Amino acid sequence: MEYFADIPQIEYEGPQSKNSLAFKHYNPEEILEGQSMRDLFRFSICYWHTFRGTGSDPFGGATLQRPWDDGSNSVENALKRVDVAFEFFEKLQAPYYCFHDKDVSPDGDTLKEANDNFDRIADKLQEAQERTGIKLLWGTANMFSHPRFMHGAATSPNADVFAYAAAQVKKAMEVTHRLGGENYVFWGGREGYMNLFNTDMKRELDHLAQFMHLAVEHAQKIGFKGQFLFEPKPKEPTKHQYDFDAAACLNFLRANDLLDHVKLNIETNHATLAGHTMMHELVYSSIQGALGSIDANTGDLLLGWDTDQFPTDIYLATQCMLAILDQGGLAPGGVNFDAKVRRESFEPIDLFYAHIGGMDAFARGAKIAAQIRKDGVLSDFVAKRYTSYDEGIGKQIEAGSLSFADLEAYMLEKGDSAPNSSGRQEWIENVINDYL
Ligand code: XUL
Ligand code: CO
Repeated sequence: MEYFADIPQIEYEGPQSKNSLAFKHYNPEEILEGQSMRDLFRFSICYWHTFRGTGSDPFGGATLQRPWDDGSNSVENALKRVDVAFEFFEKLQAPYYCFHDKDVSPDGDTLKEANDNFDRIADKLQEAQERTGIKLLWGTANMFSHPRFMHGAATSPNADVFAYAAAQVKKAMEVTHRLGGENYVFWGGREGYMNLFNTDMKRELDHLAQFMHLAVEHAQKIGFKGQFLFEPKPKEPTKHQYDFDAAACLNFLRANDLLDHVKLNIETNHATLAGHTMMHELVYSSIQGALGSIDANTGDLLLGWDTDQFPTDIYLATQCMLAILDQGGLAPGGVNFDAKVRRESFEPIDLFYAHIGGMDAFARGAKIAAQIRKDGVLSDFVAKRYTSYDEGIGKQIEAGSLSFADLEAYMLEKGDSAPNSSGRQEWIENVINDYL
């Protein structure tokens, strides 16, 4: 059975093509900075938006036409969705996918029932992976939709909820391991607070740290070697999410001795909700050796919530790729489209246009970033901006060989600092535009 019978295999046709169902820039075989685009991006499709999204929003119900889906929460419907999903991944030449446990598999009235459902679906996912060669970038557990998680999961004041969450993550890690998942993601869900008057923040953060140590211990026990990833987000659904941004996550990990076990999955729309640019979050985590993977999407400046739109902005993609190329790629992470089509884009073909657009935007961004890097325009300018640290007093400062008293003596002798050079922001922005 073919579910997208009208859609051909999506191939690379080059920038001159006028075919909307073809790649104009993403050529999996093309080499950029020594690696193929396939290996550089490791594109992944998310199950939740693409196969479970309905188009509903706080003001209206489902709009999306998904003729294969009977709308029920049955195991049969979930099994059929696996076929649909893998046909979609194959047609798009996407090498990876990722899921929450509850996206792929129906919940149960008891934990046992939910686990049994998950095992049945995992059998089918495994079969589909073996048949197609498509791999699992990461798995995760949905611990925010069910009412039991109203106060959070690991940070819930209800210890039974902590226990349920532990059992759920244990199972999701085991299934991820069985399916060869290369990473395991912890997005904060409802780990945060709505009001500090009723919240013991210290106790909640301690519980979260304890939970993470249990996860590390279980990974070792089952031999799961995948990378753990925190996914920073400042708000939504809670007023203040504990994993606010890269800096807050890294502080939590460092304070709780988890830095060796967890890196970050940086998402564009989360970065902007935190008042940062995506490039800021990427560079900030990368310089600390903690940039593991990205959730590629974009927000809407005027709407201001987590709209999870497909990334089509070449400027944004160029900024992302400058940071990613700078650390040589993302493996074992990848570029996952945590993005959904608008509720007005209700036909299945819109799913293809959306992903093709995102993949092409990243491919173009990468080509531009690689050229900028090859010409050395940014690196040369930035290196020149700091030359005062390459010799003399600056070199001694960086070497750590001078005290405040030494620096005072130096400046008393000199009288005043050397003149500054221009930051040339407008010039450097013009130079980047020349590459677009
Ligand atoms: C929520 C979000 C999640 C994570 C996985 O904003 O981004 O879908 O990516 O739990
Ligand atoms: Co995400």
